[in-house]
Amino acid sequence: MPGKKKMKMKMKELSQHPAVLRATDDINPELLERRGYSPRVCSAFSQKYTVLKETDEFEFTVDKEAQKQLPNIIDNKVQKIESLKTADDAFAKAYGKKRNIGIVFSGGPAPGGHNVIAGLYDAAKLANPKSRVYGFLIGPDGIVENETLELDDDLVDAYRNLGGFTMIKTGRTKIDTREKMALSRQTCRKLDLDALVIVGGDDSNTNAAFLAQEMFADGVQVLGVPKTIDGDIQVRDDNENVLCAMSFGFHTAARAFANSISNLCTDSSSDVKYWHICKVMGRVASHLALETALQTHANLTLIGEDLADYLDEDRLKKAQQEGTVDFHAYGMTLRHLSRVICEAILRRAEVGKNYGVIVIPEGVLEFINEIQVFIIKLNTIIAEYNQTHDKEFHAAFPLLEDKLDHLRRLAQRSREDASFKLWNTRDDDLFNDIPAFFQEGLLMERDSHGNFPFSQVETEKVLMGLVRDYLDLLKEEGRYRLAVKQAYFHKTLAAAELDPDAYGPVLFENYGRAEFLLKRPEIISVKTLRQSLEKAGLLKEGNAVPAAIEKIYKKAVPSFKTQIHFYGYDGRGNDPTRFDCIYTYNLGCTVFSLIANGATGQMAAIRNLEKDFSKWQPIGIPIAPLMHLEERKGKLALVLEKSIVDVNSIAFQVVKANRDKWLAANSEGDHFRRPGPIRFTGKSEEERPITLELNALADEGD
Ligand code: FBP
Repeated sequence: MPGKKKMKMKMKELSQHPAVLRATDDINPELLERRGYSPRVCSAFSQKYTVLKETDEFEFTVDKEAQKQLPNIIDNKVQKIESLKTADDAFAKAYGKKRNIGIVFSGGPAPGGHNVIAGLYDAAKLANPKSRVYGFLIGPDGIVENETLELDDDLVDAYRNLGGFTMIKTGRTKIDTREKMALSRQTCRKLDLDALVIVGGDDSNTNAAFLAQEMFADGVQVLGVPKTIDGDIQVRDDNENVLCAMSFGFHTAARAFANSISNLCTDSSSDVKYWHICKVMGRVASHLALETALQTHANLTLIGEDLADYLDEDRLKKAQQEGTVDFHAYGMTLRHLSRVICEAILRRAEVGKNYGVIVIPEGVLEFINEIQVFIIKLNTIIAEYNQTHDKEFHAAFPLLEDKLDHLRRLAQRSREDASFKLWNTRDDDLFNDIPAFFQEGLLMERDSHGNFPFSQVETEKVLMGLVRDYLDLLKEEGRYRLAVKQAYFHKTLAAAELDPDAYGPVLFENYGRAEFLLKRPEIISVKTLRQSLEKAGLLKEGNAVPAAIEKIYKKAVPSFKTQIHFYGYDGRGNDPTRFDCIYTYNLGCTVFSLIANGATGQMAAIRNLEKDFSKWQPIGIPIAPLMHLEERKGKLALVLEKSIVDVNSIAFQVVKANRDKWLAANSEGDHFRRPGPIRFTGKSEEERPITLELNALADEGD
């Protein structure tokens, strides 16, 4: 064996060997290829200058509160960016003036962030090499505390086309107090900033709008760049015109999840013994799960928005007949959802498939009414406690027992004070019925934006616990059965010199009528098997059940084995797909163009992402008119609306139409699709998300 050979070289000599140097170097060919790649730029950036063309083509219903709180930017319009070859002196001077620009990442990492920086940096330096670009470190805290890093060529070049937000890091702090706002203004003044760019999700772009308002008088432009792997920043106007079809990072994360899940499809259909339960990120919306379904054709993919849309027709009919309203008929309960999963497992078992892959969106509980009610009530309880006490809720009640005691006291209060309705005895009883780990999950600390930390709740454990309980019950009732192929039954009995036509009807309810034989429900143990055989005169009392028959019986009783996976942080840290590389570099160029043309309170975006690159149109979207009031930390706050999956969209309808096919509860093979790994070069599937391509078909025939 080569490994057993004695080493002839000394360690010092070995460590200088080219093969060892290559193996221990941090730089590999893939990295060099990525760093050296220059993303194409939109035709709007093909000339020396760009100009903004304001348009009234798009309409927005403006919230009164937004009008009141954001007067300086509420009248902003959509701006189209166009190229300009030559400009008069005044324009050229203003465009190319020396600028100081700050950029910050906010929220979870999303592949492509470094290219936003690269696009902005390149455009800024091209317009004026003396301009300076500062990165604020570790998220918005960097602005509040004036922690910066001035970017230079070497630093930017080192991160081109690479994933993560490693260069300047990120954080989830919200600049939401007068003090933090004042400190941020101070930082901008100290750095003599002309513009501040906030790369973030819905909450961070909300923050960008407030900062734009706050710094308007100081002349500091504040621009947002929509990012989040969750894909829930999609902007449409009142007439459903799409302005931003998808935030950056979504494609890469979905492709990364899809590649891993597709590998599980391959593994599970090879050793045919596991159900793989894959939770995929997406705090609220199920966009990532939907794209994963399209990429992999996993056997069952839950889409939260679809579950919320569910109507229990039987309950509705009954209530109608009784002239009452049954609120439980709208949306799905956790128990009902577990039944949906069980049905899929059962249907596959009945054709001999005791394996498969299930995709569960991280935010699925958000769409289960009973859980959502708990989340909202607990959000309010935590927020109200924190408002009146110096100590934070979680510091005051460190243990689950302490928190439950607090809830018990609130329930007691509701009994003594009829006006207190936040937490009553019924809430308390229901809450005490759920497993402790889930109670703990629901009581977990919210982030600075008041978001519920879905990624830390073991949703899949809660659901699969219910599934397992129900499958056990069905097994007891003899209704969870694994089909045995007729040919296999015949072969096994023939080998044991037993007559299949004698035993078949006793063992199976559909013997002679189907290819997949289903055990009779009353046979649920070797004991009941023996009784059935004795009753049919095939076994004398006291004799052992023939080994071949026992073997067949055991084959017909499925054991439910699961493997649980969570896909989130891995996809978030993936190096970007070509789509995300190009998209984000152009977003960087877009944001510079907005800055150079004096915009503020706008969000950089690219229209027509779903179309051919030649049709991509860089634009500025006004943030303030997109804002509306929403419950946050138990209070109404002005925020940017999250886009959830539209159950009428083509992408969802295609998934729905293929559900049965992908479940493959029939004698055919599975229909798994192999998207393959993310490849930076070569011919691969990196053009754009499938969701976008499908949804774009809605415009066909217009
Ligand atoms: P952003 O909305 O900030 O982009 O983050 C999205 C996300 O990746 C969610 O999918 C996930 O629920 C959450 O971040 C996890 O947050 P954390 O980084 O705090 O664990």
